[in-house]
Amino acid sequence: MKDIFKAIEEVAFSIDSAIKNEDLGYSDSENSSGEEQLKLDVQSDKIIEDRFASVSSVKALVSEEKEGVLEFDNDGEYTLCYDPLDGSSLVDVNLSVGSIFGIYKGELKGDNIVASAYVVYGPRIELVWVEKGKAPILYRAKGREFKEIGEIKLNPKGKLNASGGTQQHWEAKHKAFIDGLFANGYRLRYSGGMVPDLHQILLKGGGLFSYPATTDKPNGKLRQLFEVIPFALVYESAGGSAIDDKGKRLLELVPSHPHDTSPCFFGSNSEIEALQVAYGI
Ligand code: AHM
Ligand code: MG
Repeated sequence: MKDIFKAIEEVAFSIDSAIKNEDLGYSDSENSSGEEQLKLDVQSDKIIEDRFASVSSVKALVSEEKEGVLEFDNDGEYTLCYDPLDGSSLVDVNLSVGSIFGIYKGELKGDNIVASAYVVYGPRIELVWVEKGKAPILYRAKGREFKEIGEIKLNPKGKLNASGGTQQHWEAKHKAFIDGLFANGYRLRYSGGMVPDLHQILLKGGGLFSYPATTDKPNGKLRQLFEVIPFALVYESAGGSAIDDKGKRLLELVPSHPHDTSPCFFGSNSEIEALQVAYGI
């Protein structure tokens, strides 16, 4: 898995450079979820594809920006599912964005994720890497290298609350639950980039990130293979919890299509328990 980690370190620097220097406009294509692609989305995707073509342990790539699976001609054991530039529409207002990677062995489902990583492109570049069964490790870029900072551990209870989706389309039980958190002193922290939003909750000791089912998006917005399952591994490995709106662990999701989405909740154990009570799950 070292070769995968090294490739992620390298693409992180290349994508950061593209964010800082390249054109912000739209490309003339759409991704498989029918969303317009920015030139930066396409470019970040290509940076990852080109680099991973020479990682022999990776036999296939599945990108949020492309339909289908790209198979390499090697005997690799892993499939890399990735979102090359999550939250890319925030680049033009100069907010933090990220890349997310899930490394799967065998069928593409939650139970088969063996490691995941994400990179935050903010005032600094940070990388979090986790292997199943171990704690997530935070790295920070210094010059052209990542230095290990330490393990990430969530507190049992936090103070931050981040919920996505348009409030107008929230279900009543979700609205009541979120109102209840604020009534109990939680602070709103939501930038619209799941990587920095989930990163903030992890590093500030805890809280809750939700992307619920809404009346306009009954299966939520966030994609299982590229976004939801990789972060579920990070949160559970940091001592927290990650479930869907039925109370099922996100690490038990079995997507029927690579671009399937799921309602998702990531947080400290206390907030996830409160959610289960409020949702009756
Ligand atoms: P993207 O993959 O097209 O960038 O969309 C994912 C982003 C997440 O980073 C973020 O949590 C969510 O979309 C925000 O959506 P909303 O504006 O509906 O809250
Ligand atoms: Mg995304």
